[in-house]
Amino acid sequence: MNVRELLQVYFIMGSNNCTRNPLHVVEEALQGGITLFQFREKGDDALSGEEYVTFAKEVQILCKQYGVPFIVNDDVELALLLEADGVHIGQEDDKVEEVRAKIGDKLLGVSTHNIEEARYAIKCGADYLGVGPIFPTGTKKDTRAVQGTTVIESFRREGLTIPIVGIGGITAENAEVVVRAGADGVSVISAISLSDDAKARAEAFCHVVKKGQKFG
Ligand code: TZP
Ligand code: MG
Repeated sequence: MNVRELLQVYFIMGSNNCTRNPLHVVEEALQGGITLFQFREKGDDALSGEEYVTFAKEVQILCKQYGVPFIVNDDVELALLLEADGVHIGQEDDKVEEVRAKIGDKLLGVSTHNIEEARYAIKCGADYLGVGPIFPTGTKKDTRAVQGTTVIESFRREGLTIPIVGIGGITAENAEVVVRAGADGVSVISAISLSDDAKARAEAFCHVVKKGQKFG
């Protein structure tokens, strides 16, 4: 699968993003057709130490069973330990060029908020860009200002062709406009992790993203 296809329905989750058994939630999301998974164990009540590594391994095994690549948020050491498929970093994390050097040809995603950050990430070898928060979100407390879809549109207008995924407050109801704005897919935490039926919710996202691409 190419990177654009992988980004279509990119589910991000940690154990504290769920109110149900996290492994059940991940498995349902996989059954529903998510195309990429990011392990993001951070914030209040996040696991640490051995529990953190064990949980990551369990999620990775599930992803393997469904043929969905497993990406690690921020933690390059964990990604290398587990031989994960990739790493996603933000502007406050390790430098893009240093992470690229450490992870070789694993997938590298970088969160960006403006054209300078985007161009720099591309120069340093990012495979895709995360852009957001598109809509208000309660999941991450320290986000930048809500951007709507304007940053995605401006990146495309500036000629950036790198795969892009939108993030922040994305639901099955508003995902289509994100793709129409020029994103290849959507990154989603709570709309899937807090759903009573994560399989059905993931299926809804798959449907909506494909629909948006037809008109993109
Ligand atoms: N980065 C920008 S917004 C966000 C992250 C990690 C949280 C997205 O979570 P949700 O629940 O899909 O709004
Ligand atoms: Mg980070």
